[in-house]
This record gives sequence, structure tokens and C-alpha cells, in this order.
Amino acid sequence: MIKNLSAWLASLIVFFAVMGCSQNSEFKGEEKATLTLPPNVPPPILRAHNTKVIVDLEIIEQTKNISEGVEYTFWTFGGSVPGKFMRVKEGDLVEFHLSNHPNNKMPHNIDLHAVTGPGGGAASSMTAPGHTSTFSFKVINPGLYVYHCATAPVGMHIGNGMYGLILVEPKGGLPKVDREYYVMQGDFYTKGPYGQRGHQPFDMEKALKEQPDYVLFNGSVGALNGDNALKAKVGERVRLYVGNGGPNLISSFHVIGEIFDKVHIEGGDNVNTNVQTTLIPAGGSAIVEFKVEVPGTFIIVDHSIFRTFNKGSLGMIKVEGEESKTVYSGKISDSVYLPEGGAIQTVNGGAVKVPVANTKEERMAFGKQKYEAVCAACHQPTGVGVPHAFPPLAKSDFLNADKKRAIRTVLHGLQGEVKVNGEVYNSVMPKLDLTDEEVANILTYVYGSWGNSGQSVLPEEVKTVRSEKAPAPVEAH
Ligand code: HEC
Ligand SMILES: [Cu+2]
Repeated sequence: MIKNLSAWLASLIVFFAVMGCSQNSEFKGEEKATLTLPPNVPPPILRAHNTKVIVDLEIIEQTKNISEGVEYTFWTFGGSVPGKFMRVKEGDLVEFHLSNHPNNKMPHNIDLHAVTGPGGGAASSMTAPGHTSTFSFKVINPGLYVYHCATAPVGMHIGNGMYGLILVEPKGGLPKVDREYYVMQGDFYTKGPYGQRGHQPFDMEKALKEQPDYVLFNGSVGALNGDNALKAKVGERVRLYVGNGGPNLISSFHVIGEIFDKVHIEGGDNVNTNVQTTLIPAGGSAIVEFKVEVPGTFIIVDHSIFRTFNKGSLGMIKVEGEESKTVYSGKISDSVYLPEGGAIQTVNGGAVKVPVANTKEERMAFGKQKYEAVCAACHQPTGVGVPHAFPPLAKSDFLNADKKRAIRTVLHGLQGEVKVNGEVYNSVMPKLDLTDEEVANILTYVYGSWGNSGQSVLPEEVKTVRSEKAPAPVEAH
């Protein structure tokens, strides 16, 4: 029996050694990936073999114009929306280094749809500001894939511009074309309506209702207009790598005055020909190709057309060359015209009767449900948190030391340096819209779980803390 076992073990070791060898010979040498800012695309891959491709990508939170005179704080993969374009070859090994700039406020990660593995890399790449995560994956399937941040609240990270494209070229490469460009759509949710000047914060309520103020190509109104228009010459073949980051809308992608000779539907192998408008799902892509036959300005739109003329989804391809019959004419200016002012909708609350907790057991039960819906995404279902990113609530000295401070944290959010069980966190907990009853229930549940102090929190106590003058987020010390 023992002999059998050791023989079995020996053969297992031989098996893995052989596996290891064949794995090494699969990839010849290594190279650093060329990453490009939109609308540029790295050059085609000419090598015939597979290699180890090293990708260095830095996450940068930065305030830029979303439109003329309107500022927005974008969270970006590499300093642009969409993030930098990556190009690899089917069968390559990608060694990914994701850095989160030290000045950033938030933890981030990356989920690449080109990855075969749990979370698409998200779990292996959770990165606190000032840190770098490294992980690797083999690109098994060719195609055009979306990547995005998958840190809670996921919709907010994507809504702030955290997405981009990775192209996995098929083994034989793609047919040669004259021009390649990178275009990605996204929807944005701002406190003020379209065009309202100043710095506009993200609006969670509009995002939940899927009512964006902006629908954009490449992250701002006019990103592909005027001097920034895509360029081509008569007779050239143009290939657009088109993605849709969402977070919510699907795109009816269309170029006015052109017919797509070829469309790689959803970025896959299936090629459709002679297409007018192609549907691109949120978190999906398409590769479209067409030959430009005549000079002029060709308008790129989401054919859900109010988005184009009232929310910004308008780009341009300027084609120069010899005049022939004009197939496209009309007066199209280089700027999008001003909105009529988005309808601001009021919600009539008060109609639904919410049950109120009468006993501690009920408070614990209601609190558990709400905790799992609101807090668990960051602090985790068992309150253990995520290292360097979200502090623990289980046995948290910070939490247990001061009930009023805990209530304030949940009411107003928390930012700045905070020390929990000896570990320093310097991130942002967003302000959450909760009623006194909900805060009391959640905190009673948190205090009553995972080895915490067990004390109750009553709605009246929350009410008292809320009435204090503390409109700014709580400073941790
Ligand atoms: C989007 C992620 C996120 C959500 C959702 C969230 N928090 Fe936090 N929370 C944080 C971060 C990040 C910090 C640390 C902030 C800092 O570094 O200043 C924090 C800090 C805290 C702290 C103080 C530190 C500690 O560990 O004791 C408490 C208490 C807390 N959160 C409770 C909650 C509760 C209760 C909820 C749900 C109502 C909640 N949080 C929802 C991210 C979140
Ligand atoms: Cu993120």
C-alpha cells in the first residue's frame, strides 16, 4: 500500500515536471506591451510565436472636462477614458502589473473579459492606493474584450470611467487595413443636468434609474469632434475597435453615411457583412470595418438618437481625398448643440409603509438584511474587510470604542487616515442614504455579530447624532 502510494507520488511528480517543461516552451522570451491612449491602437503583432507579454497599467483618479466648462472626477486605467488599449496574441501569457497611484483615494482592481478564471482577475488584483498587484493569465480565446474595475460599488467605478479594451489577435492575425482606431461608449451620471457648469459629482440615484446625463464616445463631449476627429483618406480601409463600458446602456452603433463592410459581431469570430447599425451590449464590443469611398465628414452615433443630439454621443471621421459624387451632405457643425435641460424628476416618497423593529431580535434581523445589501460589498459578509482596502468591522477597535463616532461614520461617510486594529487605512467610505431606523438596525447587527461589543443602537440615538452640525464627512482622527 505504502509502496503503491510512493510510486503514485513519483509518477505525479514526473507528470508535473513534464507539464512544467512544455509550459515553458510554450512562450518564447518576453516583451513589454505597447499600450495606447484612445483613439489610438497599438500596431499589429507580427511575431509568429507566443511570448510572455508584460503589461504595466496605472490607475489614476483625475478631474477633467466631461464637456466644455463641466468638470468630472474620472477614475481611469492609465489616465484616459476609456483606459489604455492592450494588444496581445492568442496563446500569449500576460503578466499583469496593476498599480494604484499613491494619490488616489479608492482601492481598485481589474476584471478582464479575456481572462479565463474566477472574477476575470478581479480577486487577484485588488489594489490599495500606493500598491501594485501582479498576476498572470493565458489568453486562450481570440477576440476583442472589455476590461473594467470590479471594486464595490462596481457600478460607480465603471460609471466613473473604469473600462477599456484588450484585443486578442487570432493566431494568424487580422487582415491588414489602412487605419485602426479605438472608440468606446459610456454613460455618465451627474448631479446637475447635461451641460451644467462647474464640478459635477457622480449621481448614484440617476445611475440606479439608468437615466444618464451624458452618453459619450471616449469620455467627453467632443472627444472625437473638430480637431480630434478620426482621419482617413479616400480609398482607405478603416477598422474601428468599438467597446461599450456602460455601466447601463447598450449601444446602437452607427456611422452616418457608411455601411460596415464587415462586423465581427460582439467582438467574436462571427463576421456579418453589409451592416448599417450594430448592437453593442454593455460590457461588450464589436470590430467594424469599412472602406471610405468619398471625402467628407462621417458622423459616429449611438442611433438611440436623443443620446447623440442631447447627451453627447457624437463623433466624427474626416475623410480627405478626391471629390467624387457626394453621398453625404448637409450642415453638420463641429459641436453638439445645447440641451433643452434634462427633466428633473421628483420621487414621491411616503406611500410605502416600512416595518419598524420592535425588539432587539427584529433589529438584528432587519439590520443583517440591510448590512448584506449595503455594507457587505466593501466590508465583506462576515465583516472581515479586505486588506489595505476596506477595514474590518469584526472585532474592530475603532468601531467598538465609540458608538457615536460609528453612527457618524455611517451617516456621513468617512475619509482620511484611520487606524483599525493597528492597520492604517486611507480611503473613502461614501456617504450612504439611510434612515435613522436603518442605521440603528445595521449598527445593532454589526455590534451584535463577529465578536463585537453587543450593544444596541436605537433610532433616537441616530436622530440625535444626525442633528449635530457635522455636514462634512467625518475626519478619522
Ligand atoms: C464602498 C465601500 C464601503 C461601503 C459600502 C461601506 N463602507 Fe464602511 N468603510 C469603507 C472604507 C474605505 C472605510 C475606511 C475609510 C477611511 O480610510 O477613512 C470604512 C470605514 C468604516 C468604519 C470605521 C472603521 C472600522 O472598520 O471600524 C465603520 C464602522 C464602517 N465603515 C461601517 C460601515 C457600515 C456599517 C456600512 C454599511 C452601512 C459601510 N461601512 C459601508 C468602505 C465602505
Ligand atoms: Cu475602481
